[in-house]
Amino acid sequence: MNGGVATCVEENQTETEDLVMLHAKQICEAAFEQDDDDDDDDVEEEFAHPIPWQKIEAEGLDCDYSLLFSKQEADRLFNQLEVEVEYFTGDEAQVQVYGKLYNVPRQQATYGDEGLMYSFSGVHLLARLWTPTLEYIRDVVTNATGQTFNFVLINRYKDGNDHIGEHRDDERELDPTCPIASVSLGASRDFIFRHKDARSGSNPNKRQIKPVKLELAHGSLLLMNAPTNRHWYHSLPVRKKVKTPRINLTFRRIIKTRVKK
Ligand SMILES: O=C(O)CCC(=O)C(=O)O
Repeated sequence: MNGGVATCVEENQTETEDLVMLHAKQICEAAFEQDDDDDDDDVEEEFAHPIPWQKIEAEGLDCDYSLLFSKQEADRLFNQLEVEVEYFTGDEAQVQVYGKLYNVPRQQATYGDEGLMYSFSGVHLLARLWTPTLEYIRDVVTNATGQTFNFVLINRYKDGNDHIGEHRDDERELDPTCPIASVSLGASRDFIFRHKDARSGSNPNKRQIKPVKLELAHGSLLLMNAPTNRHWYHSLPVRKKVKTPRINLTFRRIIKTRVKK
């Protein structure tokens, strides 16, 4: 994840009418059938969270979007995370760009299984152990997706000035078979995918591929499935009108054999 890099050398994000807008409201109301196998299992029942998914597809992009939490529960989780999460400070709140250090324009924290380390943009972030709220959200995501996760990167945006620049989550330590599961709590923010061949710069083979723009709602879950992160960059641009905070959690599976201890 090179979001820190891009935040410092970020291109202006322009909104065009071509952008594909997807709102939580568009999600169909149809409820999924409950899996009969779960009926006897109280623990799974507790987390059972059948949700209607919206498929988002483009060339090399495969995502699923859903509202995972009700407003009431999302409010509760947001407030708990505000108390529980300890964000990085000092050197750990900086990124290196061409050898120079910059402050990250948001707060970051990493949690996960013991000893897990995640490295990007010249920083190596050791995961703190899961808090009860993070464990709860992780288990709801697992129940909704059938995927297990051993790590979460948390980004907190105090308002619309905080942002993350264009980057791909393509680190080698990420299990390529596992989607990245992105849970959003707090202020709704625009989230933009741009195809790698459509980015500006000195690309002689630049192609006209429309960006894909989503509005990530309070309580939503976005699943970025393979090969999305190979072909598409994503960003959360500055939105001056947003005055309230947002917390984003990206649950990931790190391949343990590559983990530095
Ligand atoms: O805050 C977001 O929705 C995006 C976070 C992100 O891009 C990342 O964790 O890689």
